[in-house]
Amino acid sequence: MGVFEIVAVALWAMLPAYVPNNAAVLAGGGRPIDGGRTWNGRRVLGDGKTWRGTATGILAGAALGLVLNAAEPSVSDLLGVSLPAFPVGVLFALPAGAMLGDIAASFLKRRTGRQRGAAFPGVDQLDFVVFALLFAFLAAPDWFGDVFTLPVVAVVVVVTPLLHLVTNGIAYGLGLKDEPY
Ligand code: CTP
Ligand code: K
Ligand code: MG
Repeated sequence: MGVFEIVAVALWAMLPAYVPNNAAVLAGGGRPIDGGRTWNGRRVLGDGKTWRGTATGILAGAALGLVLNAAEPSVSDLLGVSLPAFPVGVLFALPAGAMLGDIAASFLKRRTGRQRGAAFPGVDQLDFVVFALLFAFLAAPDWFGDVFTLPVVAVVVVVTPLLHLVTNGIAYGLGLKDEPY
């Protein structure tokens, strides 16, 4: 694989894991997952992790995966690379992993005394990547070696934090998000 193909595959394969966080921002609100419960005097997760945001995020990621599957032959043709189609398991594993990673990060933030919305550099940018990759691995081990090769995973780990900062900066600029991270 050439560099262009590695980057194209990395971004394409991670798209169903990228949208859930943004969809959750748009859909958020309603009942928090932790139901307001605390642990050692601090919220378990906080008001920023809701059922509606989580469900919408997962569905948005899976729906995007379906659209990408339909578009795959044309986009592969257009770019002159061989992009993967998403098996059903991966279609759900990527967004579910992304949402769970974000939830796990909030759990960690609360345990370390960080209020809702506080920054946790590094964790904020990579939590969802790590869990999305882990879930994808559990759903389809074959994908590692076929799609998520070492160079592709390396590109994902380097490029995702940059993308995350840019998209969240835009969402903040548009007034959709309270903080630019
Ligand atoms: N959101 C949600 N459910 C999720 C994730 C996000 O409803 N599982 C919505 C919430 O409205 C949240 C917003 O998206 O406030 C932004 O998400 P995020 O930055 O992850 O949450 P924070 O409010 O910053 O809270 P935390 O400090 O726990 O990350
Ligand atoms: K977050
Ligand atoms: Mg936040």
